[in-house]
Amino acid sequence: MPNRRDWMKVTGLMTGLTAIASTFRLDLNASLAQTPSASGNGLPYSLPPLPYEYDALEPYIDAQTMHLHHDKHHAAYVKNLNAAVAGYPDVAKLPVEDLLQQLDKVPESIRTAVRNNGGGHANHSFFWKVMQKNAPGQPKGELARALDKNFGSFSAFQEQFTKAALSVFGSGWAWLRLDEKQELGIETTPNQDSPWMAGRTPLMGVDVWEHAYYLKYQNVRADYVAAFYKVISWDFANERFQGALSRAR
Ligand code: MN3
Repeated sequence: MPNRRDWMKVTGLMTGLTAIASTFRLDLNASLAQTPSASGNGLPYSLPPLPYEYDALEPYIDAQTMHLHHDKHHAAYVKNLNAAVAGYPDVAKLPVEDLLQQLDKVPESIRTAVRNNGGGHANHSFFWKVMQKNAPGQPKGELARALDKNFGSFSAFQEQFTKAALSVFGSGWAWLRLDEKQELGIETTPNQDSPWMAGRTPLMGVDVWEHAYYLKYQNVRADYVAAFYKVISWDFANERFQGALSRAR
């Protein structure tokens, strides 16, 4: 019979293997939707690691803000989402973006918690990918042409997007998204609401909650939004744009 110490060794090894396996699954699921099974800790939803170092977006977004934003705020949304869906396996089996599209089917007793914390989890998982180190500054390819066509020019788009981001009263987001007809447009959402909730496809978005910028920019949201353009991953947005269009064709 193995004694207690042997069992602890085995358990420790198994935990290590599970962690490794879950890391690989997370990588395979590197596209947006995190399937609930991607979690290695037995909980349906898990905090994805940042896709770059905490200081990768310096000097535009500082490392301290990234630590706070990812490790505390995003982690709290994940924790609270898991708490909300505990005991609701039919809800917890859905990727979070799907969950947000079907909020009307979520039991009313947990709907607000799922909306806020599922929204926070989806929005932040997306937001980390919307930014990158050594960002190109401007879009290329099909998305660049579509922005020109829809807004007149890239700078006209920027002007409208900035205006939208600055117009959000209190906490929320501004988005570049495709609507139901695959038309490009800008929209804002309050709190942790998102285009997903309306069945639309976000391509790019900026978090204008104060926690996203207050440490570095204090109350000057305009400076933060101006700096955000320096870190936008237009390649990511373009990939999502082309992916959505090819699915629709
Ligand atoms: Mn945030």
